[in-house]
Amino acid sequence: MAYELSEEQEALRAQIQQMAVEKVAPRAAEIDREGDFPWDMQKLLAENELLGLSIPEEYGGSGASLLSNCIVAEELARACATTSLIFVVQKLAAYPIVLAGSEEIKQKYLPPLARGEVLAAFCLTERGAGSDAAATKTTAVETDDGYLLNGEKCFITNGSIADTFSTFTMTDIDRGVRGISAFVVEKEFPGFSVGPVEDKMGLRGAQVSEVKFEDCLVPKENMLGERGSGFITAMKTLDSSRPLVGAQAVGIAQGALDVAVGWAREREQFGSSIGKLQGIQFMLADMKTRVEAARQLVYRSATLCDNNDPELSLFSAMSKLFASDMAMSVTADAVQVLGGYGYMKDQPLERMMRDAKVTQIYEGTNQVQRVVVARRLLGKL
Ligand code: COS
Repeated sequence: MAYELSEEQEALRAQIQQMAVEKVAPRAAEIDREGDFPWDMQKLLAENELLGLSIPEEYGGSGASLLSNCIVAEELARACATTSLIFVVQKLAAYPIVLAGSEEIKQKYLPPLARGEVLAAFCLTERGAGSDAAATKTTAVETDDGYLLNGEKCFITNGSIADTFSTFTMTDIDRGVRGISAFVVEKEFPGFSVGPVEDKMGLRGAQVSEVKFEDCLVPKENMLGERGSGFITAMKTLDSSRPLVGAQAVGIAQGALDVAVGWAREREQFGSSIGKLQGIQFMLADMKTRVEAARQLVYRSATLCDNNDPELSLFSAMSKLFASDMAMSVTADAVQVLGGYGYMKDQPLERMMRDAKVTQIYEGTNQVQRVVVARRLLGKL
């Protein structure tokens, strides 16, 4: 399926680029160093109506295409991956509500998320259910007053600062993946609590923590979709979010390439700029080619999503896989172009390299993406 960026999308890119250069990039090193959540960046995204970009207009958002969302994620990540993640997670965590929530639930929870007044979190992963998402142990038991949730989710981005939690639980263990049901949970619900914030390699400003449910009472109407439809909702949500992780990876790699090109022009060795050396030229040429190839795959997968194409799962997995592996190697090459300077914390490249790493891991490791691709290729054996 072909795509072309519209004039509106080019204008959106220019707008985000300018905002990223003027307001986001100057904060990136500090956010990484301090490791606190950058509320100023959250406010900036909310003021520019970006936190509701993916939410349908009838619930207060802009209803923009996934392709437009990818452009925003990419341009933010080019300057600061943590800021890009604020944008990406709002879409990820709101999507189960968009996809499966009743009209009342959508009207209740989506408008404040679209306005960026509150943040959301996506609670799927557990200590014993990472790649094997169907192995979820958090239970939801039906009572007269609602569902009682018990269990723990881990590595939850925004866990300690979100208000709205899209949560996946086991309601019917004997039904396997068809026994998983999704709920929207509020932080104020009794029995809900969060653990300490994790100390991470990268994306240092993102607040990642455990989320706990101890006899947490959730109203019946907060179930998202039919009982037992939670796993499919989670998979569909990830299908439509993995292109955004790919876009984030493209942005991080583009940011690293920008720095490496600037350095190759300015840095002098052996009597002239190192950009005149073929060894450096070939590295930069390969980096540029791989960034562009990943960008095309990401935009294509976003277009498939926007058109409800049945190939979405396959392309979504391939785009996230290819773009994140590319970002890891391009950021490492960019460090190499700067040599010893690239290894120092006063240059942004070591941060970009650390930030790139998680794009190979979150929203499904790249090994899981390969499983998805291989299953599509081979069918049932
Ligand atoms: N869209 C719709 N339905 C899907 C689907 C998708 N993308 N993927 C799977 N399903 C359906 C299957 O069709 C199957 O339905 P039937 O029972 O009717 O045949 C059901 O869901 C179970 O699928 P499958 O057998 O493939 O499930 P597995 O337990 O083998 O898990 C993987 C598949 C590994 C792909 C899945 O667990 C996964 O994506 N894991 C990674 C989780 C992840 O990304 N975690 C990060 C959390 S967010 S940071």
